[in-house]
Amino acid sequence: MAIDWYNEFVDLDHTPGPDELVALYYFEPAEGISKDEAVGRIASESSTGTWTTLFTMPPRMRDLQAKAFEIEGNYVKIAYPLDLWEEGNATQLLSGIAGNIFGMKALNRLRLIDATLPAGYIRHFKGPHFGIEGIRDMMRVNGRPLTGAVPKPKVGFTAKEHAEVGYETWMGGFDFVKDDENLTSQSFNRFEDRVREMTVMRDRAEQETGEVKSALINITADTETMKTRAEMLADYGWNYAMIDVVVAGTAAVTTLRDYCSDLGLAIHAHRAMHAAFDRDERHGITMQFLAKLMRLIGVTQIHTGTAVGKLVGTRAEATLLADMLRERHMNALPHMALDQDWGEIKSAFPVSSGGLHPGLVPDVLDIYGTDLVLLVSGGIHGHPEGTRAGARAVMQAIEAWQEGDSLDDKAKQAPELKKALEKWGYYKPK
Ligand code: RUB
Ligand code: CA
Repeated sequence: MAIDWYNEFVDLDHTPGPDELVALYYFEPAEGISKDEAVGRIASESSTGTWTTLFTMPPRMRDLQAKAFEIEGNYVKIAYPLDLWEEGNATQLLSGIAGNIFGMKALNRLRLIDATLPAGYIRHFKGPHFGIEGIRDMMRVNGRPLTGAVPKPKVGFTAKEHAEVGYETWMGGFDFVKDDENLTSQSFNRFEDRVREMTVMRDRAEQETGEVKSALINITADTETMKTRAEMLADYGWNYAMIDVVVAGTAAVTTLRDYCSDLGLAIHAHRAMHAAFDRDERHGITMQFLAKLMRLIGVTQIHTGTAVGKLVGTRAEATLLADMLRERHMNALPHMALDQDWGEIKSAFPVSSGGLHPGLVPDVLDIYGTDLVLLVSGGIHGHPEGTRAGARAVMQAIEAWQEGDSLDDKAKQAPELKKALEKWGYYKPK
């Protein structure tokens, strides 16, 4: 008598229909497990199966079984009937395609690379409230990347000091002042105090420059507290809220997406902790799948790396992430990405950040182009003449790139850029 029925979850003749959700995995079977057995287990555990044959199995339930339908080396594609997935519940999708399967003894390694979300799934999600165009209108910035900086050191400033650094950042030409991922509402810098102080300084900077100035203020906490904080931001005339989306989780982000949208707030998504599951190339979940989920749920922008800065991430990954967030249609790349049609879902901005300074700006813009949020923090506050000059140097580096000029040439009539290049040159931090 057969003990298990994993083989029923493998069908190499299956061609997925337009209503099936297809996931792409990289897998390494444990010793003694064949590839067919391994992929059958992935399809089974992520859909309807269990480890043993059952006494009761109504025939209609076969229609809910996932099917591993294509094995290429260590890559497998699995098709899931749409009825497996609750409408509008991205959290539940993760419990299936990124759930128990990561802990199966039959696999040494498993990586969820991507999933094609069919139109019938996507239509239950709202996506970003604003989209790239909407943000550009709101910020009145066209033809160049949006720019921002985190006051550094990243935590420790009082609310007033923080806002003063913010003012210098705005006056140097930047659009955003950003909180860092671990600044929320500590004793030395309470959220409410920071919002009040920042509002005063924003109003001053807007008056003095005639430009729109904004901030990505971190509301991360339990969901109810996030709602209260989002309300305060809206009351003080802010147009963004920032959330550490990985630590907060998809459920909280989904709740806040609607809440912020009603308040007219865009969501800036910091991705702190992503590397816990995306860094090992043979295990975990890719950053691009996280980015895809976040666009689906409806963040306006999410960190996607620099390729040249202080944190992990390659140029190829940054390009893929940018396409994933900005394009209406994504074409499959073998073993890296699946087709995706976004339908009515709006675009989102990639955010490049981490170890940047003026000398690296052209490299980043070569990768991303102008539809980007560019965050340079240490690389402005460490400028020999201070934050304002540092921000100017970054804006000059952007201008140089747009004009097709080298930074060295531009520096001849851009003193702040000249000083920045004297300090950092084209240094790539480790
Ligand atoms: C940036 C910084 C951010 C990183 C996170 O500071 O610390 O938290 O953007 O990384 P600095 P990522 O500009 O001084 O390095 O954007 O890759 O998620
Ligand atoms: Ca940081």
